[in-house]
Amino acid sequence: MKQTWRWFGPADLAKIDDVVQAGATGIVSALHHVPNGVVWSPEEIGERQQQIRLMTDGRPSGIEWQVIESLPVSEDIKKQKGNWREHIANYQQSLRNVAAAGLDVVCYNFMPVLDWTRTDLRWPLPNGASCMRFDINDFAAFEIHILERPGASEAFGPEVVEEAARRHAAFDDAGRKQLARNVTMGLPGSTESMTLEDVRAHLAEYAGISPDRLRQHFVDFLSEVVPVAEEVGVRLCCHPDDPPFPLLGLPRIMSTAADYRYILDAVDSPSNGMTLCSGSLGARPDNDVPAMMDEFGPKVHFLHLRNVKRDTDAIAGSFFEAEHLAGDTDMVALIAAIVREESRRKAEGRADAQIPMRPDHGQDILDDLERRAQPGYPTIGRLKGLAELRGVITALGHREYGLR
Ligand code: DNO
Repeated sequence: MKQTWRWFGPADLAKIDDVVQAGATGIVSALHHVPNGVVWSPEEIGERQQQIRLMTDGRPSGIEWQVIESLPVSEDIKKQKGNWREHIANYQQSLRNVAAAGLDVVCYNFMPVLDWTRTDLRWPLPNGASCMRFDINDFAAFEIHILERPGASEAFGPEVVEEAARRHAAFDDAGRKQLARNVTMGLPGSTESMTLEDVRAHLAEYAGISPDRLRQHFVDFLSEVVPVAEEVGVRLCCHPDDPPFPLLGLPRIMSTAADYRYILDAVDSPSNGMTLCSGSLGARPDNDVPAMMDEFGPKVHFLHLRNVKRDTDAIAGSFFEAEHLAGDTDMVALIAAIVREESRRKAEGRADAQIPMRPDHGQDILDDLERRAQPGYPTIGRLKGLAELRGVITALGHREYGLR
């Protein structure tokens, strides 16, 4: 596995020097300042590559930009409205430009409106650390009582609806505002969250777009961009929905093995692949993540390794982001499946035998608690996650004691 690290650019609280000391050998980044739908220019791509190549004192870092996360798919493309055709042409051009700069793995997602969604961004753990949490009761309190989405109560069971009412009544004004802010935090690359009016306007745009229709829009998009990706040697890899169930009445179509099977078969190409995110997929008890690695292995182009601990076995249930080896996904079994896939690729002579992975998210520990980085992206918490994962990878990949 290639051990990579997500870096948000010069504004990131972690420096490239920190990444080098963490032992990561590649960077995952994006041009977060370029609006969705606009072409990534060769100049902008080159500038980010240069920033990654240098340490603070100007010495070479020895590491390169390896994975793009994300090249975002615009809302217009997802809805097939407005400038969607132009946005697809721009996406194709961006793929050509990143390929010309030597970048060949491009992660994206196809979630309408919201990207990852949590109700608590700094949930206190008994040991004093904090982590992100999704609480279904708080989410229902937001959707039913704060956002006041018509029909929202029908999306939850009666116990959740009752508990949501109790919680909403117990929040003070500041608590309600904080919850709304957490839920609408949206994209990890920006610190902007949407206003409630923005969310309502976005939801209205999706009225009439069923899951099947969204799936068709997704296939239409892939039919246009995958041939270009193939031609220029880029491996696209779709990130799963997070959490992997519908929210706010919006369709979500990349949550399960069946969803991936459909999309990977619909446009069958090595350039149409998967980002296997064990944290997102693992929030559903019916997703067997190591089995998904076995099934989709040849098309897994990028790995997000992290763990969640679920409160219950309900689908659409609460969970928190656990330590990397401690949640409900058997991380050792998952890494074993990855190591097996890498050996197969090596035997086949594939140039991409080593799959890039990153220790996705981390708990806030030690100095992270004061530093308050981008939620989910503390330096020390991620370093701890990477170190734990590296231990398992080293052991399972050991030539005498490991799997090969
Ligand atoms: C969360 C991330 C996701 C991911 C996008 C990919 O921290 O894993 O936001 O970057 O969904 O498009």
